[in-house]
Amino acid sequence: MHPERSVLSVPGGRPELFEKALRSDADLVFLDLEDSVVETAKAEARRNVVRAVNELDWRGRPRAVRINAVDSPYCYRDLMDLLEGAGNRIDLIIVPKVERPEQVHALDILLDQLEAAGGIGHRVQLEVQLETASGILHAGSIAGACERLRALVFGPGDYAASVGMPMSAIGMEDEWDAAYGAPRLQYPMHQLLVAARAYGLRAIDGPYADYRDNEGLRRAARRARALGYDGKWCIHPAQIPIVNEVFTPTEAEIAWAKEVLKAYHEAERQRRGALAIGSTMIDAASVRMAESTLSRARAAGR
Ligand code: 1VU
Ligand code: MG
Repeated sequence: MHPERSVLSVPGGRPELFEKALRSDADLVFLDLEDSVVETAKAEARRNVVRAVNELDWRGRPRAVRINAVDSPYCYRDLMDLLEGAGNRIDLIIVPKVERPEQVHALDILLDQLEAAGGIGHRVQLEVQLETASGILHAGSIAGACERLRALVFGPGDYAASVGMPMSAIGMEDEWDAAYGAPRLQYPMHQLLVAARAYGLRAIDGPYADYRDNEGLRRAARRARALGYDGKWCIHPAQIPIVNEVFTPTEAEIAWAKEVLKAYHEAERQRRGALAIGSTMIDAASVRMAESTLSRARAAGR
């Protein structure tokens, strides 16, 4: 599957940014119809997005659009216009503020019908954002709700608002993390990760609002990577190289993973399931850890 370390969001109301975004090194680019588009500009943004899905060169990436939330007044028209206007070319729809599995079922049924009616020869995939208390509470049943799903995406800003957590800017630490004594988003991020992995889905972190604060972005990205996340959203092209780097295993990690596999397979030939490299014990679990690192490296083209 196409890698998804960096995911660049581009407001659907700013078509002058589309080509620039598609020429970037972002693994995935999506055109946004939701929060970066004001209500009075939704219809125009839909037209921009349909044209871009049909006409622009996405450079081998899935053609992706974020629609409005299922319980908003815009979702139905977003889907109709996208599938009727660009159904043969749209690959991936990102759905914000998913709160319950029934919402995914409803989208699945509607997409089945739009695909059949339009003679669309492929199944459009879905990524869903969990960014409310209800979304995190129902993470497991949402993750298992339909076969179109390929990733769960955490939304730090909307989540903070939903649970009443004070947060001065989206995805950024502030004095309240110090007051709490730990990074406060660890719980929902872990919930989302476990739900995603239980159903074989990717786990993607949301954005970091300050696009000039490289160190803060790196810290936030490394925290997500440390938990096991596959990638992170970017809101500005300047964030892409940092995010790609953080979510690519380092040379040292790759070398260690290869050493573990080599040593384990040598021990296996001698019918031993546990061995030591230096003073570090290696067994079948270490092999699974090493394979996970190498498969992540392969996905990143290393
Ligand atoms: O150098 P140039 O003039 O050719 O280009 C500018 C700028 O236009 C471009 N750029 C982008 N290109 C593609 N995609 C982007 N997202 C993007 N952002 C900027 O890069 C060059 C430098 O830009 P800048 O430093 O002058 O930045 P601006 O003041 O133009 O823009 C800053 C904002 C934050 C407004 C812009 O980056 C933006 O709109 N980002 C995306 C916002 C978004 O999509 N929000 C919704 C998803 S996040 C969410 O839902 C919250 C959880
Ligand atoms: Mg949001």
